Amino acid sequence: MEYSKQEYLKTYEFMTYSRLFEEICEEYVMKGIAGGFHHLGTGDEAVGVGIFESLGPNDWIVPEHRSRPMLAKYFGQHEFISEMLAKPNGFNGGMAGDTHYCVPAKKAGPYSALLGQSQAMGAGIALNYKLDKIDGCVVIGCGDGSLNEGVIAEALTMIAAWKLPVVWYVQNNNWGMSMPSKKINAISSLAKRGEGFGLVSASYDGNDVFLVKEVMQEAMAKARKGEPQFIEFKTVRWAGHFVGDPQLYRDLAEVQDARTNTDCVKWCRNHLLNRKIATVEELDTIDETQRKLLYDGFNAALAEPDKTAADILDPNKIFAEIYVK
Ligand SMILES: Cc1ncc(C[n+]2csc(CCOP(=O)(O)OP(=O)(O)O)c2C)c(N)n1
Ligand SMILES: [Mg+2]
Repeated sequence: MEYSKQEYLKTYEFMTYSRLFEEICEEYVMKGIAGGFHHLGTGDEAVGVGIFESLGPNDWIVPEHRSRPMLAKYFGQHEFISEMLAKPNGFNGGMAGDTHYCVPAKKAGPYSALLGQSQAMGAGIALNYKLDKIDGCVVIGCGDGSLNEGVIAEALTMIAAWKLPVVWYVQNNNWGMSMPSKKINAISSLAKRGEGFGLVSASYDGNDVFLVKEVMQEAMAKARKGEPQFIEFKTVRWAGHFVGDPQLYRDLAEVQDARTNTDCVKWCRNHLLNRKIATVEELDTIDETQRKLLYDGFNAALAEPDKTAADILDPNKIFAEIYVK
């Protein structure tokens, strides 16, 4: 599919933003400037960017848990970073963090750190879409490790049997914490799992953001008509499971190989340069603008006052902050 120059540049901007978001987060945590427990999506950006860019106004997203930059760029940088850093101006008053956010007004979430729960709730939202005849679909993401959760089998069973308007994607980055995917999955392609539930299923390279967009747009058009789809996107997790994980369980040659040969941000940049869609100067300017936007965003959120113990313990305030926003 061909896009206008403006659309290509917008996708590149989203890609570089997503990479820089995680790099700046890691820098601030490692320097002790920011706290928290952060699961970085470096290396996985093309999947999240391609998916978020495909969302229509009526579509709902329950994304895989390494989609933090996409949530920030798409739904509100300040509110998301503040939520991630437990600040009061976050989407959920800083009470939920990036692992439990819920932004119904923007059709995002809910998320739960208990793997599988968010995805099951996504199936519930899709049932509501079907019953209320809403002209949209629900995009539900999980990782290769999460796909083995029992509740996900229940959700997929219902999605297939009731033909719910869902595109289910699996971000297969080869690892579930310290468990290599191939050690726990006896099948070579996780698309076979979708087939087993009776869903139209396919597997794609998750490093080509334009391929992800094309595949998603087609799948979402079918899902909106009541034909649920299941898609595996293959990537490689570069970072540790969380910031600070030294990855002693893993041969880091895999990461080096991915950084050298399948870096999706570099690929997107080269794609635009080789096809003379953009110049080096134009792309460098985008990089610098996004870097400044993000440093300013992190610094602004960090400058906010922390919640007080009284804020945290006041149940009226918790409910007001979480549910009214
Ligand atoms: C029910 C449940 N079991 C275990 C965990 C601990 N845990 C958090 S992330 C994770 C690995 C998830 O792997 P995957 O789904 O492949 O996602 P990735 O982190 O690779 O993006 C595990 C086991 C959890 N959060 N919830
Ligand atoms: Mg994984």
